[in-house]
Amino acid sequence: MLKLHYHPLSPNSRKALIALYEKGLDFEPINTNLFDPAVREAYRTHTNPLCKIPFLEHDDHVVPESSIIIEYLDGKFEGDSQLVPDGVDASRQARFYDRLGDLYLIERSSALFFEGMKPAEAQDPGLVARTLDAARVALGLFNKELTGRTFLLEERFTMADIAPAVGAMGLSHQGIDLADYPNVAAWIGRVASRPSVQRVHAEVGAALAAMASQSAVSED
Ligand SMILES: N[C@@H](CCC(=O)N[C@@H](CS)C(=O)NCC(=O)O)C(=O)O
Repeated sequence: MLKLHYHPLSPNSRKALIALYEKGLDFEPINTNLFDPAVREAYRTHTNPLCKIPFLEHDDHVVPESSIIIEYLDGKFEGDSQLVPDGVDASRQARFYDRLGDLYLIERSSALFFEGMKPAEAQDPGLVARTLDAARVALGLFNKELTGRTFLLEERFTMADIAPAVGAMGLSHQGIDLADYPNVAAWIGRVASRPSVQRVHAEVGAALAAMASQSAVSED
């Protein structure tokens, strides 16, 4: 049995969810809100001492790290689609795009998100400007890579697309206009129409609505 510890508002969790949905695998979703101190303590003590999500459990195996989870799922289960292309070069390229997506898009989108959560007087405008600049450089690179391509590799959706798309979609909510990167915008349109991604977005919407209604109750 597969179990995924995750949260829809965690971009790295979204990577794992997209992989599970793309492959059509049954799993037990364990919604883990690490902002709740009691949940955090229980999770750290009983599940993952590093206290990070996503985290996959499969029979006797425990698999941390979103990229490794995607590779694990793809290696263990044939499922409905193959996410890591065959061959040393193609699989290396898929990992390369995954790394670029994690390090240069998702990390920057998360940094902007957490900066935006701070009270206005505690925010660092210099950090925001530097992070936006760096994100724009990375998006420019993806825009070039996507010239004449439907997806990043093999003209089909693979692991190569997952982290970059999660990162680019995150940045589009953090002050970046993807229309400035037409190849990226067109590719995101294709990615966003996939049932796996739509399902994840529905979960994000539900989590945001739940958060909003909780904060409305606590403000009453
Ligand atoms: N490199 C890890 C990053 C995992 C990560 O940082 N997850 C965030 C959520 S997106 C988290 O667990 N944050 C909780 C914390 O740091 O306390 C991966 O790709 O899975």
